[in-house]
This record gives sequence, structure tokens and C-alpha cells, in this order.
Amino acid sequence: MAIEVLQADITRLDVDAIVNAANTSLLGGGGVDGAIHRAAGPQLLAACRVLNGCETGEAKITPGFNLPARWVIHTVGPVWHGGVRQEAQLLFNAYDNSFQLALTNGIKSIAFPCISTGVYRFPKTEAARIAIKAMQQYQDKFSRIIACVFNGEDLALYQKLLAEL
Ligand code: AR6
Repeated sequence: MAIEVLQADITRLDVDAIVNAANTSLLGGGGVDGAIHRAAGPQLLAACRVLNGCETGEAKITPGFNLPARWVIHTVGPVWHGGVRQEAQLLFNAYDNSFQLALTNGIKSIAFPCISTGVYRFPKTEAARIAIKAMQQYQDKFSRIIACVFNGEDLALYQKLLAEL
């Protein structure tokens, strides 16, 4: 199926799984992570506590609790340090490992936020290219893959890059 771009609050999406741009503690934070924890309710934090954190580029799964989504896949994107700490590979890994975990859990529809491009300051265009590259590799295995953007700038960016494919 084609990759969809949707400008939305990811916590409102009725999909099998939404992906959280978390930090290595998995104990919550600001941005999309904070929004997901607020919308899912306190059971999400309890479920995350027993996961013992998550390495950058890896992914872990919990139920979605009060979310419309059945699952939350928590992944940790890299903090941008100018590109000298394998940030591109680590960001790709975050998407790739999220997809792998989705496949092993029978997930067919999945939505991703723009991982690492907020607090973690990864340049938006390169991050979007990496996201789309990973999404393309899994297109055949999912009924829906949604790039969930939060603002108009990211919407225009993803639409432009997808149109160039
Ligand atoms: N729905 C969809 N996208 C959103 C939402 C939402 N409700 N809220 C924000 N975004 P960020 P990061 C977008 O900073 O850069 C947290 O404190 C936002 O506009 O959430 O990976 C974690 O705990 C941006 O495009 O994630 C970590 O410590 C994108 O989500 C750290 O931030 C990602 O921005 C992770 O930083």
C-alpha cells in the first residue's frame, strides 16, 4: 500500500500501532512522548517501567491502554550531534526495528511521528528521507503506513519527497 501522510495528533489515530519517539528511560517526557502518555493513561507508564529502558535505535512494545491504537511501539531516535555519531544509521534503525516489532506482533496498520526532529534536533529533510526509505522497505507487509506529521512544514516536506519517488 502507498505511504500516507497525515497531519494529525498521533494519539487520535485508530490504527493497530502508533510509534512513540521516546527517550532511553522509556519513562515519559515532552513532545509526542508526553502526549502519548497523557492520552494512554497511567497504565502506560507502569507498563514501561518494567521494560528496563531502550537503547537508541531499538524498539519495545506495550499495549495502548486508553488510546484508540491497540499497541504503542516505543523507539528512541538519536540526539543530533552534527552527524558525527552515526545519527543517520541510528534513526534508520529506530524505524526498522519498530517495523520488525510490528511484524512479529501481527500489526497491519502503523503510524509514525517525525522521530528525532523535535527536541532531538535531527535536520528535518534528512530525517524525512530516512523515514520514507524505511517505510518503502515495508510497504508490502502492511495495510497502512502513516507518516503522522504535526505541522504544516512537515506536511509539505513529506508530500514533496513522496511526490519525487
Ligand atoms: N502527534 C504527532 N506528532 C507530534 C505530537 C503529536 N501529538 N506532538 C509532537 N509531535 P519530539 P524527539 C511531533 O520532540 O525529537 C521527548 O521529551 C513534533 O512536532 O516529540 O524524538 C522524549 O521523551 C516533532 O515533529 O521527539 C525524548 O526525551 C516530532 O513529534 C525526546 O522528546 C518529534 O518531536 C525525543 O525527541
